[in-house]
Amino acid sequence: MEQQLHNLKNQALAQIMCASSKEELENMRITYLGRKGQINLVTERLKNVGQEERKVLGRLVNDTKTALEYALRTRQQELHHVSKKEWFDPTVPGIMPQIGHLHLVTQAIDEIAGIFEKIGFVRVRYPEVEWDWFAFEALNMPKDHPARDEWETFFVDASPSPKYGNMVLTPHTSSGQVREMERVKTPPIRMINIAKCYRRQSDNTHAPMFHQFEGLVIDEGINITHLKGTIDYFAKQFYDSGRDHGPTAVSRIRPFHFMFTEPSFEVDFSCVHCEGRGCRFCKSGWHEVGGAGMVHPNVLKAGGIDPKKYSGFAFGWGVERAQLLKPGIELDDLRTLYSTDLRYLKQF
Ligand code: FA5
Repeated sequence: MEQQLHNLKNQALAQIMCASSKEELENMRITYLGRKGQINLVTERLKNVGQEERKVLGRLVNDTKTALEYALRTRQQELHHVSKKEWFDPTVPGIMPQIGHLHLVTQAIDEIAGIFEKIGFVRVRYPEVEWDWFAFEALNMPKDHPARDEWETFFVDASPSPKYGNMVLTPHTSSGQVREMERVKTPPIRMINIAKCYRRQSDNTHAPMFHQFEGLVIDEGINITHLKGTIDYFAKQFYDSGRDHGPTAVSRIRPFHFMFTEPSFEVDFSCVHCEGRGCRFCKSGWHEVGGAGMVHPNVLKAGGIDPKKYSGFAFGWGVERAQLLKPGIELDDLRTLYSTDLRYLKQF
């Protein structure tokens, strides 16, 4: 009888493992474990055997029951899983995952940094949340001076520093000038500071958050020709390199006024779309990209540098404005660069 039970168990397990449907499994459960099933028939016959043998056989019957129940459960789960598996056709063409790329402004920043690093400028970064002192006062703009109005500054609601005044969102990268003088202490200085700036401005050519790149060169004997040479070098590198045809960008400087440079200029680049004839992007044939000038002696003094020994030039230009003048990047509204509608940016 013991042997019979072993054979019954092996046969049942083999059938359960091969069952190919839930119905087949249910039939097997009835056949072996049902009220009138094989296991119960054996249990009935246990009444006719001696007490010792009944003990051994009883244990064997229970083990067999447990093994069959476990096998039925396992096979049921397997069949459930198989029926849920989705049909997969490996010959169907795949869907390409979307591939991102650097933002147009990040591409411009990388290019600008590379252009200036080639001629010995060192890229630096200074705080985005700045003190009034570095943004204005050290730049020869005393408290309450009307020139500050042009920077339409965001003030941070924080307690002012007794030494440096109010906290502001930096309105221009010129705030890095005196910080750089304090860092280097003894010229030569060749800084390129590319950073986010903030102003209360918003129209086709102004965004509340934008980027500027600020150059600062201080050494003995620095004069305007060095400034003009650097502007021309940038124009050639940024607008002409990599193009074997089309108009060449030229630069011009116009007299202007900034409190922190003397003399001061505004810097324009000729429009590469219309070769300076005037079009819907430039109107006049020229685009203003930013300001420049010879560093004011008061600014050198604020940075601890002797204006009798050293002189320098500085410039600060808009990254977005400079980038939008490139051929193929026609854009009527600069704010599109920061819109959540990515259709424009996806082209680059
Ligand atoms: C300045 O910010 C001076 N710090 C530049 C400077 C540096 C002069 C060193 C002399 C020496 P301005 O406010 O003109 O200047 O801004 C310079 C350029 O930043 C602008 O010509 C423009 O290209 C860009 N810019 C200014 N405001 C915005 C804005 N809201 N959105 C986009 N670009 C802007």
